[in-house]
Amino acid sequence: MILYYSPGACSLADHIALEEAGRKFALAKVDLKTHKLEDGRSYLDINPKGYVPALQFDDGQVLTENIAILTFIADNYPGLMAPGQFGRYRLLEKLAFISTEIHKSFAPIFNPAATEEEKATAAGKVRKRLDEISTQLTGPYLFGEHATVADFYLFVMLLWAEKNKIEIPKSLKTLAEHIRARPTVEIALRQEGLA
Ligand SMILES: N[C@@H](CCC(=O)N[C@@H](CS)C(=O)NCC(=O)O)C(=O)O
Repeated sequence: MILYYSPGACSLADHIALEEAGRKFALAKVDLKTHKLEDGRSYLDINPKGYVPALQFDDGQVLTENIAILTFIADNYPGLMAPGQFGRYRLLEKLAFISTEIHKSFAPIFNPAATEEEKATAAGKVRKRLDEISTQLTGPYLFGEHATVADFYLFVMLLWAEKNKIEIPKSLKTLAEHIRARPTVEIALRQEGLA
């Protein structure tokens, strides 16, 4: 299995999840500007959408989109799934919120063409969404005592928020500290050249 990633991008969530699951996988770094892999091949031949993450299986199939990849990992490593009979849907609910309401709200902040006003509006929206999800924790993590793949996705959003000086609610700061302390996270950050 190969995870296509860019350092510190949302693909870090999938990277951490694969480490946590103890899956054997290789990493392939993507230059998002040129769409080239380190060996010179075009990433567009792997994922024509051009963005990360993408997960390539040994039979050549490629799975894209954080929600799909993270759900695949949780399905195959139940320790990272939300608990309870309804857990899979609760997990999808959180992944969708993180993807469409938090992750996508960062877009103007990363867009060099966006005005300061647009960036400030986006930061305010991210802040509001973080406030909302901060009230939904049922323990140190989103689903109580155990981290799920959704916590890893949220962790990456919190790294971005911190980097962009967006205020982070206290419960989410604590969640980020718990996740940062996991040995798998240290490994993933090192492998991406971030620690
Ligand atoms: N809908 C995609 C979005 C992924 C995404 O936004 N990836 C960013 C990095 S965090 C990216 O590769 N951006 C470069 C580009 O869009 O060309 C998903 O959830 O997987």
